[in-house]
Amino acid sequence: MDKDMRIAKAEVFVHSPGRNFVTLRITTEGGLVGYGDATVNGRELSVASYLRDHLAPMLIGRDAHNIEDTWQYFYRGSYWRRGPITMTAIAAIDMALWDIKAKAANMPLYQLLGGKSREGCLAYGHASGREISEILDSVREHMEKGYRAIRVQSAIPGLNSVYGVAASANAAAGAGKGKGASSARYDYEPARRSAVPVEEEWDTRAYLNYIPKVFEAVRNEFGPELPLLHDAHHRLTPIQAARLGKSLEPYDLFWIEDVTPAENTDAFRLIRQHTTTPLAVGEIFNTIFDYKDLFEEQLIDYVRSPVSHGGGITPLKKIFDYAAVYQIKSGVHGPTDVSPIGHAASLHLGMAIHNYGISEYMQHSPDTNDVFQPEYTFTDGMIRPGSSPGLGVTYDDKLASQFEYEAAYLPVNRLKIDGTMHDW
Ligand code: GCO
Ligand code: MG
Repeated sequence: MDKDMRIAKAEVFVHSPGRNFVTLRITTEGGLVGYGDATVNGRELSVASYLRDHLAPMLIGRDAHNIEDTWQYFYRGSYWRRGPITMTAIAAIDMALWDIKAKAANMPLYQLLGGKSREGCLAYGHASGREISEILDSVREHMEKGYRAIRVQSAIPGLNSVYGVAASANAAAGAGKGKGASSARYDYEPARRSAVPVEEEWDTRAYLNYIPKVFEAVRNEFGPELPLLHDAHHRLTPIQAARLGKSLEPYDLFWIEDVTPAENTDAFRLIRQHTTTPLAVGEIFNTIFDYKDLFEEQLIDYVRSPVSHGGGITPLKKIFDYAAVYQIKSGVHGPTDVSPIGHAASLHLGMAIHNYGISEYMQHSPDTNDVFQPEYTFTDGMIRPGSSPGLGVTYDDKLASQFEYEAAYLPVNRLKIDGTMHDW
């Protein structure tokens, strides 16, 4: 083993510059430093402990070059394989090791993954509004910012707050600097800072009746060319999902996402029989096995796993290659709860694979960007990596330590009619 590549330190940071992030920093004896994103929104401390208490001690002394072996060591070697906490912890290690290897090779990471397959990675932003006129304004603002593909989410008449609708007018800009600006910064999801999740309400019937009207208005205003996307956030039964897909066919969506909970992948067989609207799934998947049946029966069109929740660059490359056999493309999850390190990792992989589709790109707050200093840029609707070796992201731990972790949870959802818990 090259002594310089021996892992000397593995540190875990949990801070909240703009929102909570868990960050892994691995340092080799030769002084190379690699970063990994270990953030699971609302469950941050469990990944931090998994890494700090269990995996970090086993990393010391290992050869940072042996990425595949290290991945298998933690995946097979834990016995308790799979699951979001385990896989995000392993993903952070994998990202950090690829970052180190690319720095050792003195190349931006995409070079090691096969080099550039494209000039940049097409990205979509999130337009939303409480009324149709607000949605149209929001789409227009996104186009002005350069987006060439836009996800559209809408409030539903009669429901107090709905997933994907910006909580405040300045949310879209990721506004807010320093402490106290948190409500605006927790934009769309909204992972509000509170000891318990806030409760939202839901009515599937109202949603299914209203959403086609939203897309009709957007198409009437912006014409047929603009790629439009929509996230149903796991709220529908298979037959309701089929109806949504069918009712949106006249508006030619790029995709609908998470139309039904995907634990039972058979559901997609039914949906597929009824609609040609493309389907995207996988932001809460974490292994290749979650995708196996969906791929082999060609039941979906886009893979949503980001590097951070999909177990790392090493397994996600395999997932994308497997998807390519079935002409399925990438459509990676890129919300603000994926840190700039996670975004950068997905971006380098997206630059290299042939079956790239699109990426979600929610822009981080200024506080987040100050701490991570991402080198990637967003111009002309595309994210592009920089040219420095590795992932092109860093972590200013001194600055980060000014932003203390505070518990923040995603909302929960109850049916409006009787308060039954529903998928959020
Ligand atoms: C998306 C997602 C997010 C998630 C969030 C959970 O498509 O961007 O659905 O909004 O809800 O990332 O932490
Ligand atoms: Mg989603």
